[in-house]
Formats: sequence, C-alpha cells, structure tokens
Amino acid sequence: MKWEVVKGDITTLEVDAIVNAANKSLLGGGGVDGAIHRAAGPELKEACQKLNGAETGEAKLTEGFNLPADYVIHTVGPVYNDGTRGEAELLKACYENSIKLAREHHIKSIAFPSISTGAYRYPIEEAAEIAVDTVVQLTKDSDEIEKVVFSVFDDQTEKIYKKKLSEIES
Ligand code: AR6
Repeated sequence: MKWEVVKGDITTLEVDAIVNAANKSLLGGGGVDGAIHRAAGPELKEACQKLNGAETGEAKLTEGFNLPADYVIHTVGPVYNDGTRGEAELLKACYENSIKLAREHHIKSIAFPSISTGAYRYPIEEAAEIAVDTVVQLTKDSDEIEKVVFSVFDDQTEKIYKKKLSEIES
C-alpha cells in the first residue's frame, strides 16, 4: 500500500525522509520538532543554522544525521487563528513543497507528522483532510515516491487520518 497511517514516534521510522513540523527559525522547538532534533543529534541544529530560517509554507532539506532516515524536510506550518488568514492554503503548501523537495532528491519513501495540529492548534479534522487530499493527489500517479507514511502520535489523530484515507481510497 502506498499510503499508510502509522502510530508512534516519527524519529524511529525507516524511510528515506521524515518531515519536521518546524517553526520559522528552523532551529528546533517542542513537539515533533524537539523529538527530531534530540534523535538526530546536535549536527542537525548546525545544519539548520545554515538554512536561514523559512517562511510559513516553505520546506528546506537537511541530512538526517543519527536518524534512521537519510533526510529531514523541515517545513513551517501555519499557526491557526480563525481560518480566514490563509491557513488552509499555507498548510497545503507545506505538503506540496515537501513533496516537491522529496522528488528533487529522488526520495522514495517519506513520513509526515500531522503538521500544525499540536502547538499551532489547527483543527484536526480540517488539517487531516488537507494532508490526505494533497498528498494522495500529488503521489497517486508517481512511480518515484513509492510510500508515504502519515505518522500520528495519538489515538484521535490516528482515527481521523484512517477515516480520511479510507474515504479517498474507496
Ligand atoms: N512523532 C510523531 N508525531 C509527533 C511526535 C513524534 N515524536 N511528537 C509530537 N507529535 P507539534 P505544530 C505530533 O506541536 O502544531 C514546535 O515547538 C503531535 O501530537 O509538534 O506544527 C515547533 O518548533 C501533533 O499531532 O507541531 C513549532 O514552534 C503533531 O505532531 C511548533 O511546535 C504536531 O504537533 C509547531 O507546531
């Protein structure tokens, strides 16, 4: 199966690239960002210092250092306000730009966390729909990207992603 929902810690996944839900500094933080920096080791922060941050919706790539993944794609999700400040377009851009970068680096397997749905408070139903729709649309006809993992950390997020994916596949 090309798209999978996997519950657990994204830093343990054996894929070519994992995506980080970063902030504009790209220098680390809490949540999945903190976990990725801890698992990758201090060289990740050194590599990130050379990237000069990123705007919301952008994506930038580093090596994975001590992670099983070869690469980390750092993207900056939108902080959810009231839904009228371009949040949906910006969240979609995170997935689009991450996949574009993955293609440029001939990445065959990639894992995404649920971007913006933690500290950045994006409502999970809407965020999961954007994530699944965008990723499936962009990878369904591609033979280069062979596997996409939606890495989820809690039961509710797992349930919602699985529902969205089954709706789209049926
Ligand atoms: N593996 C997979 N998913 C995880 C992990 C993990 N190890 N840890 C948390 N999650 P968040 P955001 C889930 O807050 O909302 C950081 O401080 C988590 O349960 O990590 O985009 C950054 O530096 C949730 O479902 O990211 C930014 O400042 C999802 O990952 C800010 O938080 C995203 O939650 C970004 O906020």
